[in-house]
Amino acid sequence: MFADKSASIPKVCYEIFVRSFCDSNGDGIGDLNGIISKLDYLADLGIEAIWLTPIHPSPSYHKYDVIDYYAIEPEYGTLADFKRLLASAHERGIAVYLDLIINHTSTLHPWFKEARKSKDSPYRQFYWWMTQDQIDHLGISERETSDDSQVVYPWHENPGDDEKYYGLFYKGMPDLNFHSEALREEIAKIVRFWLNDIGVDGFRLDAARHIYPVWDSEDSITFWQFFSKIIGEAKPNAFTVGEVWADTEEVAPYFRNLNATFHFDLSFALQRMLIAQRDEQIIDKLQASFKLFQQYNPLFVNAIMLTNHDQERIGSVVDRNIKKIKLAASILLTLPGQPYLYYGEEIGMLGKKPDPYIREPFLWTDDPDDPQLTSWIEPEFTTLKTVAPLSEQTGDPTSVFNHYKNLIHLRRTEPALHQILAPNLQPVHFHDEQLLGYFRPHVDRSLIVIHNLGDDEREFQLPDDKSLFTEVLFSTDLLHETTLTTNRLAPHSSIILAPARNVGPFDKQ
Ligand SMILES: [Ca+2]
Ligand SMILES: [Ca+2]
Repeated sequence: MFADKSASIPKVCYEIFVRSFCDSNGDGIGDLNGIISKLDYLADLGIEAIWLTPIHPSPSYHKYDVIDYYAIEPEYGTLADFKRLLASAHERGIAVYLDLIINHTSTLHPWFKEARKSKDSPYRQFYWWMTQDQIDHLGISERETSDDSQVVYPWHENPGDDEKYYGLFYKGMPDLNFHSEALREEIAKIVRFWLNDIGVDGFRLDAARHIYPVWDSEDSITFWQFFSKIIGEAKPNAFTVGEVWADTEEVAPYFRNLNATFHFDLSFALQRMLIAQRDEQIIDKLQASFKLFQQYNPLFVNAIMLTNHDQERIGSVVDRNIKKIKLAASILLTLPGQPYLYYGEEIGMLGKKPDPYIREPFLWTDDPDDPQLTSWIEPEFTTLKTVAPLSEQTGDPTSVFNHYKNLIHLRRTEPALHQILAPNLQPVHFHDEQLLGYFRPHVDRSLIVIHNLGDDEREFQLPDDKSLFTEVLFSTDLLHETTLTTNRLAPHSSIILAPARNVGPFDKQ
């Protein structure tokens, strides 16, 4: 059912909120040429795939309401710029995933502009229309809010029309209706255009669980079967990662037709754990998730993240505590799966809602007039007063940036750490909920990872069968350098242990 992509699955990915990343032409708005100028930076950091938030023409700053699926937002550049970005990324071994938003369009998309004019328009069927009577009859004038939408009244007036249209996220974003075969063919064309004519490597699929509304008999899971068939015919090794913002149980069936889905439950568990400074059996829960995902797709890719563009930044979640910012990275980058860093996380950027303030300008240098610095928004949280810019962090071996970089490179070079398919993970219990321990088995070299989640020192005792794990591969505790000499672990510290060399059966005296 799935092409074997194991050799080509990127190990560490990076989400770029395009508007805020890097400006190339002095208008204060991040753009594609700005991203091109930072590909060396991303390659050096160890990134193997980038997910760009939407780059199509759109009336909003975030661009999740598309007007034209075949074009590039003029603020961001041109199709020629995008082709150069793609070629430059590929030269550096970086895959490019587009954000594909097909749950809805903008009200300014030509399909909707036609659809709203007349019931006889061929585009009318591309959207959901009902009279108030029909809506009332079905009892669907209100909806229960979900993690990704607080909208209670999803039916919107079309002036001069006795029918209303359905827009789950907001009235400017009418939902598409995939009962329409003509719409399905349009979507297939769009997918083929980007995969075959342009050459992108895959898609991040927005709002994947909302394709069909809750009252409809069709389910959204089945829709992705249709979608994966298009992908399979157009470019079998293209990668798909779905945004199914729901509990693990609801996410699992989506693996039937998608390579990867984001693990929101893990993201929130990690955040709670960092705040409470206590493990919540996270490794056991992950094992249970893997078992579930496997039932739907033995080659499932668990896409993991601390936070994304819809969540408060991890730096703010942990109250700007640098040690905890590093601890968060140490956990994320030693768990199995495919991690997605949210741009700026690697320099400890901050951000709290509302949304624009979790999407603030990347701080490249200490120059407030740095031409690369985007300025479309006045930042509230990430400023030169609160966050050290990248230029200050690169030469500092103790910086958040170098912490990320070291861990990413370790993840890429240690086979035990970058296992994506058939993730291999076991808990190591220390009978102290302030300690989080896990075992990453691998035929070449297995590893033990231990984190002290709390703010006082803790002692740990390796289980008897792991007593030879005394080589220190990585440590944020200065007590431990190359060999484990004590069983103590400093507050908010992490340590990665490998079996000591030269203690094989033939070396023993
Ligand atoms: Ca610009
Ligand atoms: Ca929908």
